[in-house]
Amino acid sequence: MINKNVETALNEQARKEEFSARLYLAMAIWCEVNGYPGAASFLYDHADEERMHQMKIIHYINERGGMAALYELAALKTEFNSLEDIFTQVLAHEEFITNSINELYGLTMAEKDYTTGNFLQWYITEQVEEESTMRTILDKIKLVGKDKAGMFHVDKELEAMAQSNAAGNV
Ligand code: OFO
Repeated sequence: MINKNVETALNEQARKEEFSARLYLAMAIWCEVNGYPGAASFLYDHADEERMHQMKIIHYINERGGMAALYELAALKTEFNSLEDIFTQVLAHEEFITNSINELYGLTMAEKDYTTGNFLQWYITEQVEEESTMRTILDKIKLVGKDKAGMFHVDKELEAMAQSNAAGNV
């Protein structure tokens, strides 16, 4: 039977993953209507990944004899200023999520719930990858600045990343 404190904290993490999915969906929509189809594909894909992160937690809680809960989501901002603004927010959000996963892992150790600690290892590794991917994208966007041709290429690269992700290469 899963430890109650850990169950509540996992449900809270599942809420954050659900929020991430919604946030990236809002960003994808903005990109799609503002001339960045590659960034839109990348972010639509990423929204799906976040939903998968949420689902993994839901199934884990239920399998351990707990019960997954759906908590209310915070209101979402749907206006963005630029692609740089979007990926600055994505990176900040991923750093927030990393911190949250680390706190959660700390709780499992304090509660001696080593099984959940083991389950969270996947998330810890995933966050390293997510932060690094988002940081690389943001660096490229900053590098091209206001250069339209450069931005076109960054968008193409994001499209390629989305396709490679869909093919299971990332
Ligand atoms: Fe779920 O990793 Fe991003 O937020």
